[in-house]
Amino acid sequence: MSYKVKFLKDALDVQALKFGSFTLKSGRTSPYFFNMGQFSTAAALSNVATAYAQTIIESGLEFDVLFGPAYKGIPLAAITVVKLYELGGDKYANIGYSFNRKEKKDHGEGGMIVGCPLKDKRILIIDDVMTAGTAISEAFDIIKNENGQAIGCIIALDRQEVVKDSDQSATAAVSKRYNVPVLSIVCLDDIIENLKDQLTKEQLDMILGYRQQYVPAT
Ligand code: OMP
Repeated sequence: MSYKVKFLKDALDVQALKFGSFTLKSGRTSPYFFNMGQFSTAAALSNVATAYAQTIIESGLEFDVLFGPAYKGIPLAAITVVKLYELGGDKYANIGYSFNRKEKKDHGEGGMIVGCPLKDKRILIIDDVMTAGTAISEAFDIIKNENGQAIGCIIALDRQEVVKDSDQSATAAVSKRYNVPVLSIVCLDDIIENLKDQLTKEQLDMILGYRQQYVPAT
C-alpha cells in the first residue's frame, strides 16, 4: 500500500477525516474536514511521521531545519525529524527542528524560537492543512524576522482551494509568493480518488460540488 493510501486509511480510522458540514476558518462551509489532532496515539503518530518523512525524502529537498509553527506544527516537526533520520539515514542526522512561542519569553533563555536557531539556515516549514494559506504565511514571516531562508513547506492535506478574488489555489499562490515548493502528503483529489467507493452518493456529490465551486480548473 502506498504511503498516501495508508495515510488516508489511517485518517479515516482515527476519524481525522470526517464528512458532514463544517465551517472553515475562511468562512466557507465544507462537506469534509481534516483534524490532525485526532492522530493522538503512538502508532497513529508514527504513521503520520512516516507519511511526512517519505514525502520529504521523495522530494529531494535540501534543508537544515524543519520548523513547526505553534501550536499544531510543533509535534509534527518533532516526530517528522526523528522519522526522517530513521528512514533517510545519515543524510538527515543533523537536521534541526524548532518552533516558535506564541508569546515572547523575557526570562531564562528568552526569545521567540525554541530549538535550532533559524538564522542563515535553510528552513522547511511543516504544518497540517492549507485552505486559504493564511496560517502558513505567519510561519514565513517568523522565518524572515529570524533571518532564516524558507526553502519550502510541507502540509498533510492540500485542500486545493482557490484564494479569494484570484484564480489560483492557495498552495499555488504561496508557492509563487515565496518562490518555494509546497509539498503535501495528499490533496482533495487523492481523497476523492481513493475514498469515493467508501462514501455515500450524497457525500460524494457534496464533495464534487464543493470541488467544482472552490477548486480552480488546472
Ligand atoms: P488557512 O489558514 O485558510 O490555510 O487554513 C488552514 C488552517 O485551517 C489549518 O491550519 C487548520 O487550523 C484549519 N483547518 C483544518 O484543520 N482542517 C480543514 O480541513 C480545514 C481547515 C480550515 O479551517 O480551513
